Amino acid sequence: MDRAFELAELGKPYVRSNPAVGCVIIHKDTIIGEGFHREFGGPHAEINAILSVQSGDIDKLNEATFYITLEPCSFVGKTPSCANHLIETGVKHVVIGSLDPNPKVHRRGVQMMREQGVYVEVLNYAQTNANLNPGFYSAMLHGRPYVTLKWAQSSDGFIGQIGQGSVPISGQKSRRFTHTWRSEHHAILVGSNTILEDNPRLDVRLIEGESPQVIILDRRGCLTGNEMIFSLGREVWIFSYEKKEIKHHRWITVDSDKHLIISVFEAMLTEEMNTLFVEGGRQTHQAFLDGPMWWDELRCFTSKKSLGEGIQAPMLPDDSAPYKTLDVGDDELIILRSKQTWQNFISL
Ligand code: AOF
Ligand code: ZN
Repeated sequence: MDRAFELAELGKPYVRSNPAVGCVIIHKDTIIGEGFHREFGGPHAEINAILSVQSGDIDKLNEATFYITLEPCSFVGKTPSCANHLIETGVKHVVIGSLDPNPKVHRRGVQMMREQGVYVEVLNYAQTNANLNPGFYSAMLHGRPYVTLKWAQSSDGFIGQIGQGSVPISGQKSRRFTHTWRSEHHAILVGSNTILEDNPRLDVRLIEGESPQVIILDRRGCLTGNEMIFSLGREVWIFSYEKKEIKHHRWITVDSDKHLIISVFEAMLTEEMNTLFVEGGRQTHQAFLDGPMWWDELRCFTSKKSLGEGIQAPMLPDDSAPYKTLDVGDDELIILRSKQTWQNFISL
């Protein structure tokens, strides 16, 4: 199963809203096939694994054991049902990492195979699967993207100085971390104050990787289109209560009775995006923290520098539990996770 998860990882950057899934086929202690879900809309892990089996080994498939990181799908989506395909191939023994949180599949994949006499074992890899596919779990179980808030604070708890735009708080190593995280998310979101004060690029440049979709919350329509973010050749989405247009960018005017964040969630899921990285500023972070379960993870750098005064970092919510702590050069990185979110993810 560890090998199957290693394979799943390889597909991670390309599967968009689908889960990354891996599959290993073993016959008498020998691996005869391996595969993973390589791209959104493409064949699933099990199918790729079967395709990798050499012609001389095909007749061994009905005596082989399939190790699959996630429950095989039970419905015809963009691709045919894997559970069906395994049954038709004559597979007799399947070991799966954990059940699929997709309500269309959950337990049905297992049931379909058991009804046809396949011996199915379900292991306890829900945590591993959720760590690998937080966006997929969040979309399936909470109906919204997985939301990670990130900020850097001084040793005395300030994230910036009032009216001074961007002040460097965290060190170079922390910035590289941030760029890696940006590349691992489908979208990055900031408030319009951050655009007006810091004039950021919000791209990935310190490491190799793809830049996420930029989303800006601009309640009152303060952006002009002359800010740097609009000149980088990437389409920006702006969510506002005001009507406006910025050429070559997507201006989304939201009804006054709807929260901008809800509209962001809806637009992202429609575009098959399910991971959102929120880089601030203060009001924007607070809006997510104040919402009804609108955040899942906090990543907070604390530097050794003190600022003495300024804009205070958000209070850590009661629901947060420490997940990881790391020394990153001169800064300390603390990652916290919402207890509620992760309880929901792993108690399937
Ligand atoms: C599997 N193996 O490798 C993956 C699965 O639209 P489709 O046909 O690509 O189906 C997507 C759904 O299939 C997705 O929501 C999830 O429930 C499951 N993903 N299942 O058997 C795979 N990636
Ligand atoms: Zn499938």
